[in-house]
Amino acid sequence: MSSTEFSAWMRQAQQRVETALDHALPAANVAPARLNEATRYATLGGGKRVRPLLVYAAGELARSPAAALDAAACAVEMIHVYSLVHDDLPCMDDDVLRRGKPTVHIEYDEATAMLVGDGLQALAFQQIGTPGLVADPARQLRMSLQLARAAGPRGMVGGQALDLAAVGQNISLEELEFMHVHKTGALIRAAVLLGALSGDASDSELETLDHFAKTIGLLFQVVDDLLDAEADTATLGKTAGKDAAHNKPTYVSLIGLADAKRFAGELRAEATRCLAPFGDRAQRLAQLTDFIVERSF
Ligand code: GRG
Repeated sequence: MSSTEFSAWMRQAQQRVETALDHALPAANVAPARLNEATRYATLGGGKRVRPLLVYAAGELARSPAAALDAAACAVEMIHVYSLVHDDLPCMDDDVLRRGKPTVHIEYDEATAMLVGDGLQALAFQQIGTPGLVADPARQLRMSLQLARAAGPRGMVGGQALDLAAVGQNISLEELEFMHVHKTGALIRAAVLLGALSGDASDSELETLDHFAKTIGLLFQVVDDLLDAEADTATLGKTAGKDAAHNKPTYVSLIGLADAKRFAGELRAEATRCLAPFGDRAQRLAQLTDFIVERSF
């Protein structure tokens, strides 16, 4: 399959989640209008939508119903956007630029940014909590549990706490990996599993997909570290070079550019190996793995 065909699929899926998010978010002209406007400002019209794309790709593999995939795609993106809005706050990463525009607390104010994140987290669970979304209620419950675990202290929030504690510290490669598997990897893992759980993937297929998802979650972060070190702010749409400026341990600072690139290559090969048993059904997941490595922002 050509890269032009994949680009067309990706654009269509990005448009699909944009429309689903537009419908799922409260309108900007209903009360509380400022909060609703800020939530739409944070969520709509930006980002690569990597997590929703993973939901759709895993859903294609598992023959999942369209409505369940849209709900799961919105849910993971809502959690992701909430994390970005809170991460940019002065009490965390203190950033002014996100997705090429002023961060929410700059465009609005800090209290609004807090509430935007809180609201998005609740809305995410509302998306996948709709009764009858998936034929088997037990599977639907597993989707909620998976997302809750990925977002919470055993997942993204725990990883963020480790990230904050690591600033200016000498941490080992194992500690760095543990932090990233939680901070970035957990939600990527949830995206793949929610897509597969909303369809007919068997438990052994879910296990293989879980290993794949853990691998690309780490791969995503290694590439993020490389981009932070090598790309410019205009291309990234967020402040470049921040990791070094903030004295944050990264794959680049711990093992250097060349070894970080080598590690990314190993993870890519491992991810590809995981998909082999699925044959053509995993084509989109394979293409997304390539996209994660080859992206420029
Ligand atoms: C504040 C609870 C809380 C968690 C924050 C994920 C996270 C934890 C913070 C995001 C900050 C960051 C730079 C994380 C590193 C990798 C990452 C998740 C980058 C942003 O994701 P992309 O590249 O962004 O998918 P887009 O804008 O394309 O969606």
